[in-house]
Amino acid sequence: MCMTSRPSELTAVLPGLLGLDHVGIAVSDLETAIPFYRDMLGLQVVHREDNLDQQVAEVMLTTTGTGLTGNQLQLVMPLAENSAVKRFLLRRGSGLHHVAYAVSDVRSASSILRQRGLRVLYDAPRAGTRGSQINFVHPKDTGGVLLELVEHAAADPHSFQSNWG
Ligand code: V0V
Ligand code: CO
Repeated sequence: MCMTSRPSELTAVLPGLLGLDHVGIAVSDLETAIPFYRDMLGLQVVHREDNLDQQVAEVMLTTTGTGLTGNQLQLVMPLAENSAVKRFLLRRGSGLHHVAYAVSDVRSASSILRQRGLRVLYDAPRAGTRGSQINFVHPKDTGGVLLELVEHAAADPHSFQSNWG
């Protein structure tokens, strides 16, 4: 595999791909997980939100306190017994749950990946953190890691600046 592609070449393959956005970790208890990242690494909580559509309580941490996208860890804790994250924890225990990529247009990125034969989970994007719009690609089509696409809200003060260029 060529590891030296420039961002312009990457975006030509998936137009509007801006960079890595966050890594999602499934945890059974946020109040136990947060102190680990805070006290061992010095990460700071920059955002907290309950997402009732996704049935998760979610916390974003970064190294800087600025909440710059691309430098974020997202902890997700299930809010319901029948939620996707609860199933994940029961099956696999806490650990890496998803890797999120920022895109400029989640509808377009989803439709391109669907045309390439990947199982994009939602027909239309759903509500993500801080007013973003999100969609996912099934982990069985990506080599085992659930892939999230995220389009930030235009008004988001952390609105995305490419970290690949
Ligand atoms: C399930 N599998 C995974 C996985 N979840 N593998 C890697 N990473 C994951 N996260 C494996 C599981 O171990 C089984 O493999 C197989 O997939 C089962 O597939 P399935 O029957 O479709 O499994 P379900 O019912 O557990 O559903 C999996 C999917 C579900 C991916 C469809 O988790 C889903 O809808 N996820 C999208 C929503 C989501 O995850 N939301 C939480 C983040 P074996 O054991 O059979 O080999 S919310 C978020 O990130 C937000 C709000 C944000 O960033 O703004
Ligand atoms: Co996420």
